[in-house]
Amino acid sequence: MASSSTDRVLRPDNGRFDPLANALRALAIDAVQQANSGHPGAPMGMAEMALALWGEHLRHNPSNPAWPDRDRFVLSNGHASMLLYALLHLTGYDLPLDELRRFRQLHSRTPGHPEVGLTPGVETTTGPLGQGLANAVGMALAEKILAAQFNRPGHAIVDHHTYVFLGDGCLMEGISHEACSLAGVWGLNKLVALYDDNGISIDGNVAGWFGDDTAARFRAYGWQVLGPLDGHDVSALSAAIAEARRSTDRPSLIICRTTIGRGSPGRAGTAKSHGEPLGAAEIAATREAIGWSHPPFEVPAELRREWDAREAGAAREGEWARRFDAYRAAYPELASEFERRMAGRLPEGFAATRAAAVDGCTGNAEPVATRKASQKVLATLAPAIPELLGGSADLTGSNLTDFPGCGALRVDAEGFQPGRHVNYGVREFGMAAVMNGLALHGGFIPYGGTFLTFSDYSRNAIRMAALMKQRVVHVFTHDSIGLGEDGPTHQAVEHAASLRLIPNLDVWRPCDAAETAVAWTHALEQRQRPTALLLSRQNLPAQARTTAQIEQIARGGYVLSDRPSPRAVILATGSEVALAMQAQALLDAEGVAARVVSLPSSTVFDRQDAAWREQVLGRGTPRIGVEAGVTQGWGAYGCVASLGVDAFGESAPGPKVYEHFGLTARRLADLAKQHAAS
Ligand SMILES: Cc1ncc(C[n+]2csc(CCOP(=O)(O)OP(=O)(O)O)c2C)c(N)n1
Repeated sequence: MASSSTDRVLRPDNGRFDPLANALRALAIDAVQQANSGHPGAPMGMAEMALALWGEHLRHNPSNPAWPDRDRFVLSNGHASMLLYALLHLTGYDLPLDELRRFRQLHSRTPGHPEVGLTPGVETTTGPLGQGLANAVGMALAEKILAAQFNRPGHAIVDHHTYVFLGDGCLMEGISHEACSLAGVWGLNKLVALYDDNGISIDGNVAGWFGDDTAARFRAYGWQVLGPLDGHDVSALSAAIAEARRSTDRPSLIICRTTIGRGSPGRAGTAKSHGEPLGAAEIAATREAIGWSHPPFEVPAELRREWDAREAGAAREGEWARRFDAYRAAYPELASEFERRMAGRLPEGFAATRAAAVDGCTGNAEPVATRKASQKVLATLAPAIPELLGGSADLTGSNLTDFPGCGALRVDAEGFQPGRHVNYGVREFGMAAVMNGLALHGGFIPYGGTFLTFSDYSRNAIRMAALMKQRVVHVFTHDSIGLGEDGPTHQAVEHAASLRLIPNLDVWRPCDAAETAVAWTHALEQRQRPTALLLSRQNLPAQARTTAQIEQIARGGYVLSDRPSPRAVILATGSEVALAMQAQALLDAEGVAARVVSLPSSTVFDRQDAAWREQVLGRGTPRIGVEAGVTQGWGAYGCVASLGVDAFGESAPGPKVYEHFGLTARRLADLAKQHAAS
């Protein structure tokens, strides 16, 4: 539990500063000092926790950070990054001392907060507190499902733990509730969380704003809680980790009472140690107090030898590789399927699956809601792509994220039932961050649904997926005022525009089933980015297209309907493409030739070459944009006018709301006429 000020006393060290822990402390202090920026307090306070875990339990191979069956380690309190960098450096990852000296400098591999893909051994990007913990839940879930799918009697090829360090901040964040509640329900017994219970956050002693009984809270989630124990007692910590590893049915939380900034005579136990360099004088005093006489960045060879985990790691991986060979001999197809999934490669027959999904959506002229089209596409894609793991934040029947035979993930009397669809409950942010963990672990392409208006709840996790280059698909249905009666709380108006602002996120707003099918397959092909699919609640008419046009959908924007020498170009997305087509017909009757451009994904369109963009948008012809949302973005496409919704919506039947906001074919045609070239 968060400690009260009375029991939070500056702990005397009893003269017991383990030199191995001190090596971490010293590197952290020195790097923060050199950078003149960073967070020394948490690394100093968690040094023994790190020693107990990395020194005695973590199964990893520094020479191969991609070993599929390695334990995963997440530093959820990412501001303690120097602790992780010191561990990676000392255990033998490709992170030389020079990189530690360049902590927080441009193009170093030691950025301010850990970034996956940049530093070998970093499993996820952390910094936004609480999300690392949720990522860890996703990783542990991935392990559990993969083990159920691939392990065979006598062949446990998926068998690793997920460890996560977290602090008070992670537990104060609401997402910790969402994710840890799920971890309890799912019985993620191989998830071990070590809580750095130091009673301090930036504003000081947390007693004034964090009085939770954390142990009771986690027991209530169905976790095993160990401690509180002395977070500086390496053997007690190690024993607790060993006990946690023996859990067969529950995740474990180990509460470690620590002193922030431990070892610094002037700063230990204070918020001042949290986020600023100690300064030369205090560093000297600290070196003295902890018995560390070595110059900055120097670690004696004998300590380096003790920390070095390369030999043990290679032996462990070698032992696993032999087991995997035996597995391959017994189950050759499963073995190569496992390798394919962990490598993130789509199945061999993906091109055919893609064609089937698109073909299935092009023959039918019936109007259909794009959320419904999405479900139809999933029914074709999912059986052929076993790594697709669906889910919804308690809106399965609305998001239509399930598919025939998917089965729900459950833990019941029979044990763990993997299933291909996860009921995340009403936890949009938790769902998004857990999906990031699933993707980061490898073996899955997670997708999850909610209403578009609630994408704000998930937003930072979507942003993190984009930053981390993870293939995660968000199915956001009920995408505009078109949803009708639920009213402005549920009618997304600014969300499409605001999602498009996130770098490296693809945003699709398809106008019919064919565009929906292409959007889905395009999303699966993006190994380095997440995708948001914005889908309608209401039916939308199917548009007629040539084969060439169907292929052009994947370019994000294309000419859907042209006229010779058009005098205006109407750009439309999603449900407003039909409106644009109606306006074009009205204009035809009035002798004004207009081109209709469908722009299902401006983010994809923006990546096309200039020639394509010009071919689609035309040159010198006035452009008018239409989308049932804020109009701000149309300037980027050189629109001279636009039709949209620059206010919150209204509660009424969808067509009435469209009329109320003037989103009609007549108004669009008039606008085009007004601006048409003469
Ligand atoms: C979501 C989020 N909000 C705010 C911050 C800024 N921040 C970084 S560390 C911190 C305090 C965290 O306290 P604690 O977890 O106890 O860390 P310690 O002081 O023990 O290092 C805050 C508010 C953040 N990184 N993420």
